[in-house]
Amino acid sequence: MLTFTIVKPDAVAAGHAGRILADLEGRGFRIRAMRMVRMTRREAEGFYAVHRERPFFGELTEFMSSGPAIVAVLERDDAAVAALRVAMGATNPADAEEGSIRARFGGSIGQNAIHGSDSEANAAIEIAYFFPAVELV
Ligand code: FUP
Repeated sequence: MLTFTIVKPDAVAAGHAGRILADLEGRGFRIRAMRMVRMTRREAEGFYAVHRERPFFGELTEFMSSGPAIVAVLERDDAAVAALRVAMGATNPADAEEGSIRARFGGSIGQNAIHGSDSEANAAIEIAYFFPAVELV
């Protein structure tokens, strides 16, 4: 079972990418595909299109296009989507469970270190946004 993650620009800039990916591997995820990307504003707007009516859309897409991020496809034997959500913790790092990635590395609700797909359907859409199917064979 696959899911999709982004190590966000705040975490990459702070030098936390390696520890975040190691944390995920320690939780049973295998990295199936991975790339560093500097998203354009337009690419970030496309990725977060579901949020375009939300008040934080401008800030979110500005931040996601502010520097390099790491996009990756993760595989896990079971419950990949749910297990990544647990590993990430709550959206606001202040509310995130102790030991979760956002509790450890997130700075604010807007700059919270990691993205993870919230459903299998969205995982498939998000993987396809960044990775051609041939890279996942
Ligand atoms: P999550 O699935 O936990 O990443 O959270 P959401 O899909 O609700 O939000 C996506 C991103 O929008 C968050 F990671 C950060 C940003 N956001 C804000 O900046 N402010 C908010 O109040 C909510 C989300």
